[in-house]
Amino acid sequence: MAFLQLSQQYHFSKDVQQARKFGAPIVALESAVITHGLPYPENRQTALAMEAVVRENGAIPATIALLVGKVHIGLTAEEVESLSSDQATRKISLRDIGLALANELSGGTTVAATLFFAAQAGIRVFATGGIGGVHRDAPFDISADLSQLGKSQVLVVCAGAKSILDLPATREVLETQGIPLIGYRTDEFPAFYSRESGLKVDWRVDDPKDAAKIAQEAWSAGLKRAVLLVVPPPEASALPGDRMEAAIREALEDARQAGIHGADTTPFLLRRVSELTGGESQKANLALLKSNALVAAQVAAAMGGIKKIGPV
Ligand code: PSU
Ligand code: MN
Repeated sequence: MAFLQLSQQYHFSKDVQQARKFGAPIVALESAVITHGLPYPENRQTALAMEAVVRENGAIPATIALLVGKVHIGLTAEEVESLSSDQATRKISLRDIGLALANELSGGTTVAATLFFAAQAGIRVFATGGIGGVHRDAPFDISADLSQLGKSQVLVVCAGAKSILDLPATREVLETQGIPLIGYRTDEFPAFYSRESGLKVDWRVDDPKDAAKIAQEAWSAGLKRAVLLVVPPPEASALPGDRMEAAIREALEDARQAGIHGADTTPFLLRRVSELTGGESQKANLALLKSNALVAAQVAAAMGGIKKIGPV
């Protein structure tokens, strides 16, 4: 690991340490979806299933989280279990990193915080469900995910963003941040539960190698930004957009009445939408997380290891 000096605050799992040493492909996975995105025990099962899919497709999973004031890059099954079942964990976005480390807190890292840590560790591919974005009823509430995408040399595989957000506005902010939207076997920006949103992507690829090439060309030209590879949710469990819309409107009204603000907004809406749509939305959620992990592993394999690139 001579190529990269990270502080003592970082702790690598054995697998990730080995993969870094030998330049094997690594896929970063976030953990706010474990602590604040899904209920127990589905959160634990999903986190482990995503790791398994990454391994089956030739890469090493690095689930990133804060555990008692240390940045963990790669978790053991026991650590996944404790993060999944502990109700007291914090949602860690960028602004929370310093205070969580100083106070030895544990927490699930959002896309923004995971992107930051992945880039520090030289990990170039990251799979998640959906990114945060511009909120519908509060256009000034813009997830730190979007600005951090504008600062991290990481290819992020996701199913777009949930339509609890203002998707056209989210797409505009991504453009401002210089993030290309690449559709994986689709021409449309997916809306997480639904395969369509009415919004176009900037480019389409049908092969993971072509996605890897776009990112590598951008980075070797000197761009220090993310590339977003959007994968539609698997057909078998995807839900029609109009069915989701009714639940989303109700959830937004409930959030307004309950006076939910700031970092609590996204977890509140996710939980409410999932309650209002029953098991079906959850099924779609689990399926797309695994499918994104698979595509990410293929892209990471196509990109090769982390040998040549250090922290941003
Ligand atoms: N969108 C989802 N599921 C999630 C999240 C977003 O469909 O679990 C989580 C991610 O961790 C994302 C975070 O980074 O919520 C965004 O929170 P905020 O809007 O407070 O930035
Ligand atoms: Mn917010």
